[in-house]
Amino acid sequence: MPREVLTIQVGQCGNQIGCRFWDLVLREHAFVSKTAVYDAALSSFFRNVDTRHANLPSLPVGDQIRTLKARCLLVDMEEGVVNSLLTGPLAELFDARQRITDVSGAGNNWAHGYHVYGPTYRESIEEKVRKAAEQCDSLQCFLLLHSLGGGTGSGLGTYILEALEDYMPEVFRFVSCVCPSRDDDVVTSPYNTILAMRPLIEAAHCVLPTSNDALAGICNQISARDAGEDAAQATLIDLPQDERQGGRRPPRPARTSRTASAPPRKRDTESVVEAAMLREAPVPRSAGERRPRSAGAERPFDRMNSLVAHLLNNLTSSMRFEGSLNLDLNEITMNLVPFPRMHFLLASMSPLYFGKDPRLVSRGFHQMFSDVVTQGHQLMNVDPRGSTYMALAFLVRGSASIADVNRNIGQLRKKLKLLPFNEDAFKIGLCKVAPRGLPYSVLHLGNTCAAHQMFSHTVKDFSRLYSRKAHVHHYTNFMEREEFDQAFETVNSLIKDYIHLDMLHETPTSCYPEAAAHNSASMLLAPSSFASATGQGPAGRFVPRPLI
Ligand SMILES: Nc1nc2c(ncn2[C@@H]2O[C@H](COP(=O)(O)OP(=O)(O)O)[C@@H](O)[C@H]2O)c(=O)[nH]1
Ligand SMILES: [Mg+2]
Repeated sequence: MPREVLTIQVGQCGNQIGCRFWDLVLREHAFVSKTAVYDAALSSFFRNVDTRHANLPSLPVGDQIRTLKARCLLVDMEEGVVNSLLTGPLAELFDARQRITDVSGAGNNWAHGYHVYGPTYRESIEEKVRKAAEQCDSLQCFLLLHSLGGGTGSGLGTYILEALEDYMPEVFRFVSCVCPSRDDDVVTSPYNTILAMRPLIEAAHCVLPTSNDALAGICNQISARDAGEDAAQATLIDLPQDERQGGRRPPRPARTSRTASAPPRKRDTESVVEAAMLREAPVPRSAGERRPRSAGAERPFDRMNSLVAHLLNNLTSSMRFEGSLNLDLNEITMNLVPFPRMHFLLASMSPLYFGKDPRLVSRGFHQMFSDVVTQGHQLMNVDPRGSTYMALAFLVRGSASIADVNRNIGQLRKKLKLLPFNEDAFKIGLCKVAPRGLPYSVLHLGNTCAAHQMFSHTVKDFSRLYSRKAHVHHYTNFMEREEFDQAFETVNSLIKDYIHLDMLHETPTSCYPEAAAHNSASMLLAPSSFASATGQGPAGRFVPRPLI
């Protein structure tokens, strides 16, 4: 019996990703389930309600589907995105009473989101969470969707995470967050990210970070591949010109000289992220097949969000469909997170595609296993080669057998460095239903010590601004300046923990519950050794240096 997940989407990015996710999940379910019955699988993410009554009573599993309502809260301190969800093609899916919006926004300021909007809306958020929880048989976990670079998702999102820890400590808190790209247009994004990291480290059970750099890189890779295919398919497409392009400007000509796997060349004037956001979506490949538009016209970030939606869809598929080895979000957390603060998982997927109807991406089952341990398929720019893995999961969709999966894992494990006391740390999920249009897919989640690379460049960007106290006054309007130092120290000590575990295979003392309270990890290394610990020191080598 699947248990329910309550999704809380916060800020522009969180709501836009949520919108893509719900659209994908609904389409997939409609494709797989040919009956109009509200089944247990649907109940994990949706309520079935009777709209003839104003209070929308829930109908039990086994009834005919009347109206599905997503189990989610829509939170944003600007109204635009939430309004567009509530009036757009998916409007019926959302319960407008489960929205929390304001008008003026958090101005890309974590402190405004956390310290102003947090306390202002706490009661209302708790009330809506309570209501949503009461509508569940057995609430399994909260799933928070947000970005770290802005103000609302970052500040209010992490405030909500901590409030959930106080309010319902027994319910797991799973987070999917988007990290800013290095050339993000929000100048304060390094501050917002580091300030948001502290609650993410302390109050989340498991975090799946994705970065806009990595998402953009993948989008550009897919575009290059599809452009090649389009050129080959052009003569097969028999739709009027403007119908084919959804009435938009024509796609750029295919670069025929490029190979399918080669990344597109970056133009001087265009960042990788801009390129990924601005390029047209691919033209449908066959006659009669139109670009799906149910979630509205394509907007910036849509294709990047589509990748995150695929990630979330694959992550939760075994909660929604049958399979011989089901793996829910709590089991992932339980199996992949041996130490509480080291809960940032590196995700990679194969095959990679946009949209709801995949082009037939010709990846063999074995190729997919090789793909997911390569950087081109990772949703975060981190190089895990040579780093120690604490645990790994492979969530396979399609009719693969456990023997097939084990054979592939057997090959992979020879190349991976594992913790000596945890060498069997492989978790497998097998979901019978493959993504629509594909025979198989593989989602890999790795808890690797290389995770500290996720934060290293943000730490550098943070230090560059903070050393000159640039923009700090915007924050001290709402918080004490010490909060910067505390957040920095928390992130810094986590980085050291990862490096320590990687090098010594010893559990850092901050990972023992009693020591965590004293944050003694920072005592493992002299403060000045941080630069060398991150590989940036003159020696370029990590040398643990006890203080006493
Ligand atoms: N991948 C992705 N990134 C987004 C999206 N919207 C905004 N961002 C990024 O998120 C950060 C700004 O956060 P945003 O969600 O707009 O701010 P908020 O509304 O205050 O939470 C910047 O790094 C943006 O590049 C989105 O829909 N998808
Ligand atoms: Mg906003």
